[in-house]
Parts: sequence; structure tokens; C-alpha cells
Amino acid sequence: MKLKREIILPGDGDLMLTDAIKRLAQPSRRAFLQRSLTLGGLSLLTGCATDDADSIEQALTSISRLNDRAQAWLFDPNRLAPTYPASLITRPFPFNAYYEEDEVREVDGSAWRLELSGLIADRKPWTLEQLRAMPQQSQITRHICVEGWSAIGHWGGVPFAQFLRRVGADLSAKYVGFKCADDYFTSIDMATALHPQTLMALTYDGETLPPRYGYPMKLRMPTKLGYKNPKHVQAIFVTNTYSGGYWEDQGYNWFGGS
Ligand SMILES: Nc1nc2c(c(=O)[nH]1)N[C@H]1C(S)=C(S)[C@@H](COP(=O)(O)O)O[C@H]1N2
Ligand SMILES: [Mo]
Repeated sequence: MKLKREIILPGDGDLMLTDAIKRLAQPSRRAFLQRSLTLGGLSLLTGCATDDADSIEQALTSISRLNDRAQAWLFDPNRLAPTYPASLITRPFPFNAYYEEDEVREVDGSAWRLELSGLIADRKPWTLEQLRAMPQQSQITRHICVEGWSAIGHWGGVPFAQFLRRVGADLSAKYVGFKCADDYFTSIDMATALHPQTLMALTYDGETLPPRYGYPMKLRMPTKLGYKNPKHVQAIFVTNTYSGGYWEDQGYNWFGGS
């Protein structure tokens, strides 16, 4: 997936309005704007901002932050995302990343160590073997990408809540952040981190997670959109400081609920 950005010429109101409409038309934004804005609100937003590109961006960002709070408030930590029978698994399951499939990161699983930092009591790095020795769970759930596709997949791995408890993470902290073996990164709210369907996925369809789906470990959250599910996780940190994400910092909604 590649992000296109419009070049805005200062002072050109029409161009900026076109740009604002294009930004609003991005699926990621459209999805949450549809839930949070009326048509009147939309024209107000574009109308007030046609002569100032920064104010368009600021207005969209503040709506997005407001939307984060609304989604966090609406999020039910006990409500489960739908699950599906094995017959409905999408084959082949799609690959997606900010690069093409021939550039997938090849991580050496035996040398890989999961690094822990921030508000965690036991910050010893974890090996893949140690993660495999933890109790495992599996799920057949739907992955929804803002680029306009969704697919049903089958993941197995360690319930993240159990891992966080095991390492003594501060469960009252606001955020859990992830850094990946590529340049990807994201962060999530603690309520979602503790959700019963949030998994540190080690397998795909009963086999070791293949490189394209995030070997050696990806976070799988059926309650969140695709871009909130980091592949090739290298480091996890617990924090009270907002730390955004790869797409989130380019305008995608941070909470990213599905
Ligand atoms: N490390 C990493 N994780 C990532 C991405 C990425 O580019 N790098 N892309 C995200 C996006 S936008 C999607 S839709 C899913 C795609 O996961 P899949 O390849 O298993 O379908 O991975 C997410 N996690
Ligand atoms: Mo995505």
C-alpha cells in the first residue's frame, strides 16, 4: 500500500477544497466520519477551512482524536468479535504491507528475541521457544483492511492478556506499543490489549506463521482494523505516553476499531 499525498499550493482555495474532499474520501477517514459527522458538519468543516490547508488537517486530526475517545468509550472489553467455521477461511489469505510481497522481511526465528520495555516489571527478552511453551489459543476471525478488502483467517498463539500478566505489565497504563522488524510500528489501548481475542499469533492455519503474515509473531486483534495488527513484532512497550503508528501518523484513525 502506498500513500499518495496531494501537493497544496498556498492561496489556492479550490485546490485545497478538492484536497480536503479527497482526504475525506480516504476509506479510513470516511469510515469514521460517517459515524461521527452529519452532512452539515462536513460542509461546515470544508467550508471553514478552504483557505488554510493546515486548518483542514487540524480539523480532521481533532475529529479523529474525538473519535478515538468515542471508540474507547464504546469499546466493550467482553464483547467478542464474530468467529467463523473453517469452511469460510479465505484461500489464499491476502498479503498486505507498505511494500510488495517480494520485499517481505526474513526474520531468523532462532536469533529473534522479543524485547520488552516501559512499564513492565520483568523486562527479560523472550525467545520464540518460550512463547511456544505458553498456553495457546486459536481463532477464525475476519481481518478488515481500510483499503477495501476483508478476509477470514485462522491464527493461533498466546493470549496477550496472559503474557502481559506474566511479565508484570502495568495493566492500568494507557497504551501498549509495538515495533516491528520492518519500519512498521503501532500502539493500542490497554483495554484492547487485554481483550480475550487479542493474540500474539505464532501460527497461521495450524502452521508456523509464514514470513508474509508476520513471522515470527504478529499481534492479532479481530476487534481492530488490519493496520492495527503489527506483523514481525520485535519489541513491546507499555506506556502512558501516546506514540501513534506508521499509518496513524499519516492520518489514519488511531483507535482503528473494526
Ligand atoms: N510489520 C508490518 N505489519 C503490518 C503492516 C506492515 O506493512 N508491516 N501492514 C498492516 C496492514 S495495513 C494490514 S492490512 C495487515 C496485512 O496483514 P496480512 O499480510 O497478514 O494480510 O498487516 C498490518 N501489519
Ligand atoms: Mo490494511
